[in-house]
Amino acid sequence: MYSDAVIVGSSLNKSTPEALAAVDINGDGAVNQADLDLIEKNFLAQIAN
Ligand SMILES: [Ca+2]
Repeated sequence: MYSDAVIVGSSLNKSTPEALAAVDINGDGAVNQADLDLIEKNFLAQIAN
């Protein structure tokens, strides 16, 4: 998940097909803080278990 956060960071505010396929977690067609928040929640949930 660390790598996902890095990817979303480098893809932030991009809307290329590659960026969307990789890190548009909520599928709204944009890579932004909302996607980063979801990745962080997933990461925290994983390390909590
Ligand atoms: Ca999104």
